[in-house]
Amino acid sequence: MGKKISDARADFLILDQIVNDEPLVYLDSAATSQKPKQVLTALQNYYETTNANVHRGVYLLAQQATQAYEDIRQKVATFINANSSQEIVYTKGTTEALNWIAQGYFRQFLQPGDEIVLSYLEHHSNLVPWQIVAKQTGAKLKYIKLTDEGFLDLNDATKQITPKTKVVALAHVSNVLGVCNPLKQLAQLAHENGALLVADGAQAVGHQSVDVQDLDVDFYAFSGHKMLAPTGIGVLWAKAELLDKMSPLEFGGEMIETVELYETTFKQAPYKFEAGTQNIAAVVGLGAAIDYLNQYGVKQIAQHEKELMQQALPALQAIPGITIYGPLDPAKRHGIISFNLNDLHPHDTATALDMEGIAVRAGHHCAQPLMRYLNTPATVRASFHLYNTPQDVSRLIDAIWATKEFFENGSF
Ligand code: 7TS
Repeated sequence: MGKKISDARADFLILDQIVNDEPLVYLDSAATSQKPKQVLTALQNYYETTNANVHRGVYLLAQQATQAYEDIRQKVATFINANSSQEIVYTKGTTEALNWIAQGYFRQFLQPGDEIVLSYLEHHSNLVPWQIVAKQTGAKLKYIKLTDEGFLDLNDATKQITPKTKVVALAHVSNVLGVCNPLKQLAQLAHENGALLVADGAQAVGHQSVDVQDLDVDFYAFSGHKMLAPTGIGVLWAKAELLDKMSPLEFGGEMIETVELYETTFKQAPYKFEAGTQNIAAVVGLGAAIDYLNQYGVKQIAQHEKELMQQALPALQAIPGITIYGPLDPAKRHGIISFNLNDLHPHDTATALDMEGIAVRAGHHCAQPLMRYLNTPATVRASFHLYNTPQDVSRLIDAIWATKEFFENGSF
């Protein structure tokens, strides 16, 4: 704790570059975050000093690699306030974690007539796995509506979640609207109806404090690469008793206890889920990313993103012909803003912004049902992390005005 947010940017060397003759402004952290040099150094040090496979060698390097791998499991557990490191399963990312939850846990328990409750704002990763398991088991999918501001409609939630519901699966923070769902309240509602709550934390972890015990959700999934860590590492957290009942979906080395010719017994969780050689270096990077985030504290990061929203939202609203999706009140908005300009196709807007050095995403953001719900094929999205500055916001706003000028009058 204790470092000032304004110190952060200097650690992200990738941001020091010129794109299309302009200094880069990176506003696509919801797709993937940039990595500080501390994370990159940790990867290099690992490969230069410690690289060995984990959980097998008796020699010193192998013991050190195993120690690092398991210490970081504890670091992750502390970061999200899990009850024990044994509740932390390493995965490739959120997508893999959500697929494992649907197939490894719920597929064995769902029956025809059971209901799976999702919402209209889900990322495809928290939607398609449930469609598949619904088809496999005969369970039915239901969707919670949104309010005009883009929040989950809690009245509708009480109608959709019933004693027939077995699982409620929801994003913690929407990757399009930047709203944060009241998971604690929804978990309580799910539990009152005998259902479990699965949370997709891809856009929350690293941006705000996440306490899985306080939220009292049952499963929580997130990706390292969106929280300053390398790609290829993510986390599936679940309450210990649920992991015990969950089946692994990959089988092979290291997840076994004993193997006979015709039968095999598996290790306890989390090891039964980690078949084969894991992405050990990325785990080391994840540990370094958590250390880095902790230097600032997620509360300070959340506050910083709020301040950027306080600057950006009024300035965006002042642009004629702009449509902003999600709440306009900065206090209700996490660091993600989706918008469209007049009749401009979002890809044209994003290309024009790129000419000004500004990297935003345009498209459906892997949330096609939400796009239909919002009655738009796509949006432009600017998303923020601790390394973004008030100057980045000003550059975005200026570039949007210039884009309007260009498309309306034909010149910058
Ligand atoms: N859930 C949410 C809410 C997400 O935003 C994403 C990725 C995922 C799940 C999947 O994460 P992954 O690490 O397994 O790919 N979201 C985005 C995005 O908004 N733009 O690119 C990826």
